[in-house]
Amino acid sequence: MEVKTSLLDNMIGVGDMVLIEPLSEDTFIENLRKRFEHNEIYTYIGSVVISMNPYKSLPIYTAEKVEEYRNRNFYELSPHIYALADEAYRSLRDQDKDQCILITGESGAGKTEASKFVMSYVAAVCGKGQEVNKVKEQLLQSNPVLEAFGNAKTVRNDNSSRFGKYMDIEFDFKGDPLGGVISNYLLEKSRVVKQPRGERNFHIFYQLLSGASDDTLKKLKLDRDFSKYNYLSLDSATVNGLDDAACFRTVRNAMQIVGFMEDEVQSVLELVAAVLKLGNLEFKPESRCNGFDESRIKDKNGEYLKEMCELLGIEQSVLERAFSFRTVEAKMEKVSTTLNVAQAYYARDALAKNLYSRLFSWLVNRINESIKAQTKSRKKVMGVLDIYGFEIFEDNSFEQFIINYCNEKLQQIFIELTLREEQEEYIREGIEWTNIEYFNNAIICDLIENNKNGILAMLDEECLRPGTVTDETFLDKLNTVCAEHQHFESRQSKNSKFLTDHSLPHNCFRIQHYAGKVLYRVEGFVDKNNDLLYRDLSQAMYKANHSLIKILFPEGNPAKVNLKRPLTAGFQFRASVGTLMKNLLTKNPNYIRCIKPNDKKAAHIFTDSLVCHQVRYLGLMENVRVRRAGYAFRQAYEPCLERYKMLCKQTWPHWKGPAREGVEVLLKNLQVPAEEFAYGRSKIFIRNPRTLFFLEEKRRQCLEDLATLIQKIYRGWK
Ligand code: AOV
Ligand code: MG
Repeated sequence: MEVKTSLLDNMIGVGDMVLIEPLSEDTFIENLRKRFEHNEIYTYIGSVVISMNPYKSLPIYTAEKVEEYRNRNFYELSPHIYALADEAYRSLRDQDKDQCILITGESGAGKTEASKFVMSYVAAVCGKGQEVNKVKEQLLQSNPVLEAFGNAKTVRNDNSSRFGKYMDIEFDFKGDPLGGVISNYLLEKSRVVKQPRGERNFHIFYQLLSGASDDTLKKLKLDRDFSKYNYLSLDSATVNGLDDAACFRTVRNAMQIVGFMEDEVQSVLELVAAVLKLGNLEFKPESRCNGFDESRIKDKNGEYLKEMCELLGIEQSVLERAFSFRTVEAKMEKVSTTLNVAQAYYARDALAKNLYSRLFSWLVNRINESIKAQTKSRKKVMGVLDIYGFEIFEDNSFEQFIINYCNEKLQQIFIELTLREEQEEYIREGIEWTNIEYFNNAIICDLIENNKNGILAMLDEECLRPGTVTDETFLDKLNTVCAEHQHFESRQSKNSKFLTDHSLPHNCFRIQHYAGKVLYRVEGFVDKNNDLLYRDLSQAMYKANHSLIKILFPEGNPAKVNLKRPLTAGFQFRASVGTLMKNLLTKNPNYIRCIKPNDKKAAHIFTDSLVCHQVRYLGLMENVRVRRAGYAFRQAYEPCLERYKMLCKQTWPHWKGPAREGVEVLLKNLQVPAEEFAYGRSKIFIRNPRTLFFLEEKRRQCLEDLATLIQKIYRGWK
């Protein structure tokens, strides 16, 4: 069989890993490297797209490229993320199947960029017209707004997503976009008040100070100088290649396109400014006659307090009091206790974190308000998931624990749908099959999320327990429960993923995640999970004469005092991830597996060991093996016959019998070896992609001959 296809060009490596001969980890990685060196950053494993971060801009996302990939089949052109986007969009439009695009990979691997390429491709190929264009523009411009408020520079990535994002793009029956809905998952709000060394706060703070006009800054009573603000770390205030001022203009423009009113933008910026001022409040102890110290705002900070209160329309004395006292309500009785200096700092930071994260959620809701579909009729949906990638830092806390848990869940979906589902399909279709072994991370998910003795449940139990609760008591509980189980259960149990050894520092626990071992420091777990804000502060915010801040703190309404404890952060996250997973499982998944070539954020460097590690934990070798051991392509009999029936006299132009028999006749007629096929109950299975290329090539020739013939006839007529 003579086959011509860009997927088999050996100079630049093989486009589909299924075709590698011989297959080993070495040849797999060598292939990635060869392609990377030729700027071929995309490679397939069947319909899964592997994407290598090039760390430089490549001319492969042009309007011409979009046209090239439009309405073409996966295997016709060289691998590209556009091919996946096109396939997903066409299945949605023509076969009425809701789609989801799942993008995974560690921090800095290129997920967010990939999600934007998918969105812009879909926007370019779907629908036209003034109304439709407005919808598309708004959907696309929601990105810069959310990135400004939800992304930050970390040591792994200069534009790291610090929140999880899932966006449903909705279409009508013709495939024209109607609107969208964004869900956000737990913003890493601790960053507002403190950033690890070498990292920054959220982009918007720097953008505002660098890019706003003098007039705006004056209105907000802000100084351009970052160093004036405690909450902005200094060692990495500017990022190479990042123009904060220009970004600010982009964000302002994007907010306008998305539909923010001028006064809304102003309110948002006032809140951002208020957070900066809040961070500058400092406290000193004042001795009381009862022997206790009571916290007072330092005199030199009076100005910040005043400005902040002016910005937010808060009475200064109310806020001042809220930093010195807290009211505890029990059994219809109100008791006022004093705050010491440490508690006042705690209250200040809790307020800043809550203010910012609630502002972020408000932004998401506000954007949703603008982009929501204006119709109630049935919609087709394409979901795009872009979350924070797996993180292993030197110091890992509650945030990393939550982020990594989310990544475990996504890996679980990949395993369930790609490895397990694939094997089960053979059984369903009645095709002979030998199972391939793979690592299933369900046990790690269970270790974290089990309702009874999962880590999150134990943390909740500890947070709600009366008596003195500290991070240490939580760790003790964890160690005792997990060690007990380990004693009784086999090594394969989930607890074997909870690693106990004597080298562990006393305030840490370690988990064997699918992507590696991570050491978590428990300090702050209880607090971050509780996420408490003193009621006096929420009441002070509610009293503000500022429309936005008022709605951010509804619990501050004294008429609606609720003595029930709010849900913990861990509980809410687990519930929302659970809902997300259920939603994803109802859709047809499309995978983009992002890989990072080096640790230096540098172009041209390909570090074998790093790539190898990612290939291993992403389960890519198993993915290829399952594909190869089985059949690389499959298609229901009807569309298969429809596409290739022109290649055989007996099936062209019409085949009267059942489609399955038509396909049999067709393949016999083309003399394709019998071992290349298996006839399933509803689908034909093709073992080697080369066979498919062969069919495609024949079809192309046939169409060409036909075109020449028509031209001849036409000329003859003339
Ligand atoms: P992430 O989303 O996977 O990390 P990003 O998508 O933010 O990673 O990519 C990190 C950086 O790599 C980007 O800012 C670009 O500079 C570069 N990059 C990624 N993909 C491409 C591409 N296709 N072409 C050119 N440059 C690219 V995280 O959000 O940290 O998990 O949490
Ligand atoms: Mg990202």
